[in-house]
Amino acid sequence: MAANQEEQEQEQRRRLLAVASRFPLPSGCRFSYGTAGFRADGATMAPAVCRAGILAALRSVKLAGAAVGIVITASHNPFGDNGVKIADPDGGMMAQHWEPFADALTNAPLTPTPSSRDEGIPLGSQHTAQVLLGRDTRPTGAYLLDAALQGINAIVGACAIDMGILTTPQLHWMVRSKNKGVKASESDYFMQLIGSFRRMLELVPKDKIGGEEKLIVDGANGIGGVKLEQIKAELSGLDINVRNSGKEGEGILNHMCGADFVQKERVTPHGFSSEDVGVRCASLDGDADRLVYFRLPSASDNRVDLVDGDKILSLFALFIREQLDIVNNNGGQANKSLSARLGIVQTAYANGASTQFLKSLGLEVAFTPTGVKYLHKRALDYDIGIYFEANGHGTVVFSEDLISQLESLSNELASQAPTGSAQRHAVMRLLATSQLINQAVGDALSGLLLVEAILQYKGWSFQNWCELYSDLPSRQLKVKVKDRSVIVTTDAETKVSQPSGLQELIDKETANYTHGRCFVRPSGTEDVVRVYAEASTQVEADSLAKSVAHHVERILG
Ligand code: 16G
Ligand code: MG
Repeated sequence: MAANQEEQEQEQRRRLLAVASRFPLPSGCRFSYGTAGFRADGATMAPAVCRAGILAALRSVKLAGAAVGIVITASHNPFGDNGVKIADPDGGMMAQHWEPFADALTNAPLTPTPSSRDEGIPLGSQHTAQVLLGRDTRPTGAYLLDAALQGINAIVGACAIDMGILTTPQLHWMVRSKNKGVKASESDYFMQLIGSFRRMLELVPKDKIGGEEKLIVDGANGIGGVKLEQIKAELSGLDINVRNSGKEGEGILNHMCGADFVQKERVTPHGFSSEDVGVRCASLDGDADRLVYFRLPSASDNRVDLVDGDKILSLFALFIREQLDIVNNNGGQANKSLSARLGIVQTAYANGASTQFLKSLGLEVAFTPTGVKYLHKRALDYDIGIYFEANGHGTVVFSEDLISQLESLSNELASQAPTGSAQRHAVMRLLATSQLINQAVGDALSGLLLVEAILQYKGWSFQNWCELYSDLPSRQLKVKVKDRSVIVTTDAETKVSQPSGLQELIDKETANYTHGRCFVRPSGTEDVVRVYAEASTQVEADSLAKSVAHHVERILG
């Protein structure tokens, strides 16, 4: 071994031992990477976040120095919690096959070096690594950022770049942009969002152009409201009023507000009143990667009409399908057409009425387990993949090949009809959509702007959107059990394979209800088993969920 390589290896060992002694693991505590990273009480997270810093730097080393991201957030969870997750160079979630390594490294008592060898990471030789960091507005954010920086700096050759206080999707977008060699700062992100939104509005048919659309946004007292305040003046065509904006005195992060609260409770968030009846409203979660819409139908109670992720997905699917049809039918003229495979990805939580609606449009609908990492990956199988969870996580991904087809078609059509044909406008709308909607991960801000642009394009009110289909009544319950890992699911979590006999009981109960559907799954974020039931009336959905929950309790106790 060359002398300087040996020296570097020694330096590497020294740094890892030093950082491990500064961040000892609390005894009896085990971190698990879970559905979307490590999460716990923020005050206890420094050892895990430091190790996530080491992990991110090693991931970058493994991927030949490509930029990797770290986001410090606990999303929609309470203000005192915090969490950390890693973004891969394409801006997506860290590859799943690294999760066992993440767990092993994070729970390693002294030094993580032995397992890095197993992963074939060339530590100690010449290598580089870069990690971009972002955090949300939580009070433990700054202290956990420091822990992450110390972890990254413990890897020889690693460079950490603090991108500041950001929404989760902004950081994912920056990582992706950096690795694509395009501009990756926050102002570049805003310019892309504002510019593509403007292009979408310029492509609204003249007879549909109305006045400024009024929209109230619940920012969950998180980072999404802060960012929206920064750009709203530049979003002409929209009159945005941000509530729960995160300003001093407005309320507590995610407390009685935000997308998770509105979607689960179906009541008005804090900060809204009877004066808002009838106005279109949107709600973000604490790190702005979830989006739902709602409206207060009356001043007499606080129930809301909810438009969840399924209906956002349906609006996007309808619009994209329509643009593809315009491009390909082109009023009967023989012209160059586009071969684009459009696919929809949902989870078992998608309301059955939404799936039915999408299938009635002739669309292909695929299902994956819960969690963005599964949906996003599946959506990449299509030229245009649209995915959403009912809770409001989702986006639209375009293949590189389709983007270049669209670009050349746009140029070709421009030379034929310089003023722009219906076909060219549709191509331009698809291109603007691919710019507006975050390609790395679901993004409430870009999703919101796409919704607004589509509603203006169609000349639709909130009511028109609601009426796309009627949700089937559903019920979700949680069951506390001794060990939730006893439940093993299959077929995208729609069936239980273990313990044996449970699925038969679920089937038997479900058969008693018209349009009955029910599944159970262990939560990836809480120590509970979740039960979901759907039926043609609320009473039936409640009763189906309850009887299945009883079976789970009895069997798993
Ligand atoms: C995480 C996931 C979310 C999923 C939820 C399920 C990401 C970024 N977040 O919040 O997609 O819906 O977990 O929670 O993937 P559960 O397993 O506790 O039901
Ligand atoms: Mg979130």
